[in-house]
Amino acid sequence: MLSDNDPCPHVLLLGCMSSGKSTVLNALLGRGVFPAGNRATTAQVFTILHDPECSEAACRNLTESPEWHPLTKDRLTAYNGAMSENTPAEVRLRLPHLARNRRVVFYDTPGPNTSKFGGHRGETYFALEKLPLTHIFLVLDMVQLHTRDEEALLADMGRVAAERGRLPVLVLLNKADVIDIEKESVRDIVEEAGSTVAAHLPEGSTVDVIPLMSKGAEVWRRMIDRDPLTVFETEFGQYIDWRLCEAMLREARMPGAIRESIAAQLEEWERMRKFSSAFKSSLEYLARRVHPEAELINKKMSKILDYADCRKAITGSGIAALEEYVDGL
Ligand SMILES: Nc1nc2c(ncn2[C@@H]2O[C@H](COP(=O)(O)OP(=O)(O)O)[C@@H](O)[C@H]2O)c(=O)[nH]1
Ligand SMILES: [Mg+2]
Repeated sequence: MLSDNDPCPHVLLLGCMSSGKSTVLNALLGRGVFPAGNRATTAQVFTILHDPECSEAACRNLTESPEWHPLTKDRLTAYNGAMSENTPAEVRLRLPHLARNRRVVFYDTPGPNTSKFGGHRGETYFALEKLPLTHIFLVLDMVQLHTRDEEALLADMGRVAAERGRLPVLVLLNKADVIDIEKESVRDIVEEAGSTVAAHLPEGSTVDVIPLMSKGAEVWRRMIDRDPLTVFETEFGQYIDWRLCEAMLREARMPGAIRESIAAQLEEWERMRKFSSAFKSSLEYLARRVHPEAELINKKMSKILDYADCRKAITGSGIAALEEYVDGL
């Protein structure tokens, strides 16, 4: 599909099982095609090629046949666990929100995990040691920081980074939506995650940190596309704490230009939200003039009015910062 010498970025998505690696891919794509869940859902390494020229997302499993098929969740689920002789299944797609016109390769891994899925450990180390990596995106689960699995993963990442030479690491502090801004300090959490990871890497390694709500980003993007959502996803998409988003943006460790760009986008979507809600009130007022009990029931109109909320939420989730970060690699 692509030679190991392709000079584009080759990014390993590394993280314990269920930290949200596949959800990050879904959020970047704006679709729910990568199997995600609280179990061992990704059971092997997948190579995901972002190709700006790609017009139709496709996948194939070279262990079975060289033929490409349309990308669906069912097909990816069927490939899962079929990896043999270290040949990852392949996905070719265009991530629509990356701005830069060049390819990027991502590797999705199962994440090493406890005895039950012993094989996964081997696959993650195959990925760490053998793939032609230029960057590591380490996805950490806010709910499960400092577990033994995570400790083991960090140690192995550090060992491989020391052997392979410098591999810049970006920590994605995922599931940031669980942070209670009243009780916890985003600054302390980011600081702690950054220094824990840095402690495992060779001196002078770069460690950036972006707090992220990847499930939220996936759901809000799919809401805009009117993709059918589960009850859980619809619920999930109803809430966001803007103060948390502001703190995430303030405390992220990433280039200053990205921070400024995201802050400007948030302001713009906020203006749009104010405009939409004023517009919605006038429509409701007009409807009541027609009939005292009337309400705004035109679903299409309501969806358009919700667009600004979704766009602000997507920007606030951290995914837009991640995309600018990828463009900057
Ligand atoms: N609350 C919350 N849950 C998330 C988020 N991202 C992923 N999850 C959930 O975490 C679980 C594991 O996600 P998955 O992407 O399969 O993790 P992976 O094993 O690292 O690929 C799924 O149930 C996701 O819905 C997030 O940003 N917030
Ligand atoms: Mg996965």
